[in-house]
Amino acid sequence: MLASEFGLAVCLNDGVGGFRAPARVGGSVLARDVALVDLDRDGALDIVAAEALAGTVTVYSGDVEPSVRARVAVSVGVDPSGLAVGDWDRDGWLDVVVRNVGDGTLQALMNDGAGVLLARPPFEASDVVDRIGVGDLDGDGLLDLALATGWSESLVILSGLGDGVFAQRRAYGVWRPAWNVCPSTSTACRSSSRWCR
Ligand SMILES: [Ca+2]
Ligand SMILES: [Ca+2]
Repeated sequence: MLASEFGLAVCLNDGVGGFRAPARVGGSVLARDVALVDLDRDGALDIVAAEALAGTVTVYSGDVEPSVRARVAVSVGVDPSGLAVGDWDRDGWLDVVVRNVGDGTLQALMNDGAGVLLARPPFEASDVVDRIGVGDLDGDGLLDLALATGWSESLVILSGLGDGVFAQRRAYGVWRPAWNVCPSTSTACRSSSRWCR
């Protein structure tokens, strides 16, 4: 999966370790982050993109050629630039959180049980958020968020309350700018960092 200023493209494995030519995802535009997740549980991965300039989180779905996938765009905050995936309300359907860099907010998008994302109101993220880690950090069964805040040099924890609501902010100073965070119970971390534990 490629995300570029020209949009999204899928590179299929040719079965022998190589890749076929990139296939453009129809209708896609500049995306700063992308996640592959089966939102509608049909067995085929859906493409979820944070399309920054468009101000949308867009889902490209369907087990078909990338160019003809169904496209559903959800308006979010300003300059959506990062995604995290988890089942925030424990209904068995995966949901999304997007970080809107342009207005300093986070925003949950809840799966309606048919693969359609419904945006909840944005809430302030306090500091600039560079990466969102996901895990149940307090053991209450609800997924929480761990935010790496870059030059703010802090690790911010937001406890999940279910239904896409996150509260009880706790901040911990770190000794260097933190660009990424990977809770050890999470499989959501998609890039390496020497600061991850
Ligand atoms: Ca859910
Ligand atoms: Ca929790």
